[in-house]
Amino acid sequence: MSTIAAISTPSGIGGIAVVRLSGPEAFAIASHHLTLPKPDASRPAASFSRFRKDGNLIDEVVVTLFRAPHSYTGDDTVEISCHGSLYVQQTILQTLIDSGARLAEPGEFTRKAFLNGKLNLSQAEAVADLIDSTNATSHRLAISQLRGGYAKELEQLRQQLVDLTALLELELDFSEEDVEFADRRRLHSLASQIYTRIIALRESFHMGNALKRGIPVAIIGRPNAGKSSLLNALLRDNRAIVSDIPGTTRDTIEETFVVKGTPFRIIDTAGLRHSDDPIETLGIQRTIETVVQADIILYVHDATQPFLQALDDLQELQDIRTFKDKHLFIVNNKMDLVQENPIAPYRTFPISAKNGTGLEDLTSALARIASTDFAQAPDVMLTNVRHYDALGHVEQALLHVAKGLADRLPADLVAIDLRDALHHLGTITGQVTSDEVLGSIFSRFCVGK
Ligand SMILES: Nc1nc2c(ncn2[C@@H]2O[C@H](COP(=O)(O)OP(=O)(O)OP(=O)(O)O)[C@@H](O)[C@H]2O)c(=O)[nH]1
Ligand SMILES: [Mg+2]
Repeated sequence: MSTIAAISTPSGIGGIAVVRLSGPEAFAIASHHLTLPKPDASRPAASFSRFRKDGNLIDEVVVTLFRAPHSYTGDDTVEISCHGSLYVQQTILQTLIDSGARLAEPGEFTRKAFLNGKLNLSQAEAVADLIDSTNATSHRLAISQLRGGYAKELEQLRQQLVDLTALLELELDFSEEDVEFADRRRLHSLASQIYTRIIALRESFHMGNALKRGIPVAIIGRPNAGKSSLLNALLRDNRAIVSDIPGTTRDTIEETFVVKGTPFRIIDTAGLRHSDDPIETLGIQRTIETVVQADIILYVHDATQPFLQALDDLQELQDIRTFKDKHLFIVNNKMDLVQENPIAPYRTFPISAKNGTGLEDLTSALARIASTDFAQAPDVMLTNVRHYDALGHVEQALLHVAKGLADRLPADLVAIDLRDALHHLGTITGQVTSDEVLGSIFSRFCVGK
């Protein structure tokens, strides 16, 4: 087992930087260059020290020792907080490597933590989400997965499956004597309890994913209506190209913006119209796909054009299967060019993307949707696609278990499906893993985490 080292703070110059060293030789390697504090058996020990290379002073630092297993990775760990100079950081790192450490791979500290049983796989993924979290909502979801309700829920499900297996095996032990030891009705009701809980978790994925990545909002409308201008105005940034040439936006553009702690993923699209240009046609197909995935549609109408256009488009959009389940906002743009908001059979939001009027009403309406539709968000929510897929397999296996029990199949056959369910649940927490899965998960991390 090697000792790994990396700079754990972001690349660049900061006030301070942290170089981390972890593994069986961590204390020995560090002691060549620093005076170390006396390691405490169960608590981190920190002290002021001087880092030297070949006897030359490199920096005055604070060094913290974490003795195994009471460290993030579970191995002996040294954290050196130095001044944020790039030269100092690099010299300290290089010196540690010259003394026998190896440069850590992306996510390797967390991978060690997983392998040492400090975190399960789902919690390791939560660490990546926590680092990525940019708002109150994605932070709350990551914390729930790291130490909160979600982590507990998975553990409970696993325990229930183990209990069920044990009960069934009891029956297996006695099958020679041809008695059904365990009460099958009880087994069946246990299996369906677990099944119901898994269905509920899987159903929370749509909401969990929306809250983690942002509630999807599609901006659609005719070419030149001002869709890209609206995106830019909401983001207060010139993200999308705006021009008076119809058909400027040909592909979808996606950005996140946060209203009152809730992230929205806002997607600008190509204008809706029939076109002979193959690229524009592709863009329009993308627009339809975006509409299908969105929870909220902002239909942008150019107020200088007859409102009949908008009515035609909205008529056509009804053909999209899930359209009626979505929130539709009709945004009447370019109000700076006209006298009044047209009378329409819909509530409209009069705005000017150009000078910013009316935008506050629109964002408040978005926030209201977040606080109504997403207010009843369950405490425990599924946000990870990998977990969603794995739970799909657990669900299938449990369906077979329940059916097997009801059809009075022999216990050993039912046990196969039960083990299958446990196997797939185990892939979430990492009791069952492959190098491939681990590789793809830990490659999401940066070096130093
Ligand atoms: N006066 C005025 N002009 C606007 C307003 N919003 C957009 N425009 C202008 O309308 C033109 C089209 O704006 P875009 O934002 O590119 O429109 P779009 O809907 O994204 O157009 P496509 O990408 O081509 O479908 C540009 O010349 C904008 O400057 C507005 O509120 N008032
Ligand atoms: Mg555009």
